[in-house]
Amino acid sequence: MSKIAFITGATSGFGKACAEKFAANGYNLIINGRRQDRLAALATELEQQHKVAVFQLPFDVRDEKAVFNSIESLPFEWKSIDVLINNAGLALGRDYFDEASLEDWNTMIDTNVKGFLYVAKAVSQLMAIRKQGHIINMGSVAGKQVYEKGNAYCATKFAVDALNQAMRIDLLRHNIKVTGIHPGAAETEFSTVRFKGDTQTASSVYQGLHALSAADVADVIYYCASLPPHVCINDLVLTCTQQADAIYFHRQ
Ligand code: NDP
Ligand code: 8X3
Repeated sequence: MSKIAFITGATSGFGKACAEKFAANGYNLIINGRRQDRLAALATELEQQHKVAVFQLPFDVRDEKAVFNSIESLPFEWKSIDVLINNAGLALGRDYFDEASLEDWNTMIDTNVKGFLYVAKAVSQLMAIRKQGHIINMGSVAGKQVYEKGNAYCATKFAVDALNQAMRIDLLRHNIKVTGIHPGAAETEFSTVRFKGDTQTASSVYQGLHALSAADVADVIYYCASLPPHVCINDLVLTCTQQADAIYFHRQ
């Protein structure tokens, strides 16, 4: 029986690259995101290319009812989730604290903290029944160190870091592994979303850098997921070689 990985935010970036990586290694997948056309295209591509089964589970992670109802309504055989990649998230804006938009803050908190919690809770309940599973939480270097104009986004990723630690403690009795992944700058749609379609500002984030790719991050996540049952990477920070932490870069 193939293993099952459930990936939130699989329509783009890290989530999509994880779907490709895990499918290439024989995992059946549950893929989530709001853009159903992208989920459908990805499912078709992975099913054809890797001969795996892909279950599309579109919902907005901010919608508490939709999260719990969707996961509850999974067919029985799809409830045996081996790996959750709790990845859906976003940054919106990069503004001084006093000038930032409340709407942006609310969306980031609702998605990166509340949505993150809903998905982790629903899936951890399924894993607890089976006394096995691995939850991989997407943090960031922004959850390890605050940078100028990062305010609420950094706070959401600090929350992910705290919840990652909390889950590892509370889920210990169910034999569930919990891993926090904290990437630095990676070229995905992240900055285009953050700067609301301003592609020039978005690309300036990666100027002079050989930044991480989504595939680099997916490779690291797959490595964490493929360790023996008794081995768990608790916390992992990765950056491109030209980035030291959330603040210091050496750009060419
Ligand atoms: P992308 O913008 O490329 O992908 C984000 C994904 O999250 C999309 O699939 C999007 O799907 C999904 N998503 C966003 N909001 C929701 C929602 N409300 N409900 C369901 N899905 C949602 O960015 P990345 O791949 O770079 O980002 C993935 C994660 O990695 C985020 O948590 C981000 O904070 C984190 N991260 C990113 C870094 C980077 O430099 N790129 C570095 C460190 C961490 P859809 O729009 O279809 O719903
Ligand atoms: C994304 C990385 O440095 O843009 O979490 O916050 S950063």
